[in-house]
Amino acid sequence: MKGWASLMPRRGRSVTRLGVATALVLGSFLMLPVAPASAAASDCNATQLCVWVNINYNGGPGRFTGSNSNWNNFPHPACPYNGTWNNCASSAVNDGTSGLGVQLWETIGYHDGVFCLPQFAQVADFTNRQFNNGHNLNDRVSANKWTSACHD
Ligand SMILES: [Ca+2]
Repeated sequence: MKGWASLMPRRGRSVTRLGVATALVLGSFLMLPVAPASAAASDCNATQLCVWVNINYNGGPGRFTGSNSNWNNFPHPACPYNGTWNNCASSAVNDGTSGLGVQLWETIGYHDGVFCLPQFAQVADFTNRQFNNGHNLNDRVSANKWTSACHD
């Protein structure tokens, strides 16, 4: 009986642990469409500009290989603004191989603010960065242009 009694508190704790573990498993399933387990800056491949819906390279990536004046042309259902990459990106990696940097533009058609992302540069959190007009970069990028004018 003494041995049984000493097991009781331990059993109680393990039930609590099981509850936490179950909650964690359920949580990860619920988050799956938004934050794939593989999300990382290293998901970007050579020649690409990659962007993610969320900070810290979560949700995506969207992959851009040329200059694109209108990100409304690139659907991504997880993007809340209108289901395209327009006004959605919150982190980025320039994995281009041409040696060029890439400009991130605030407005379709390469207008208003611009932000320079040099070759191999990566920005984990757009909320800490601004376009050259002072507007916050987060959820505002609408176009990208590769250029030798953008470098360290
Ligand atoms: Ca975002």
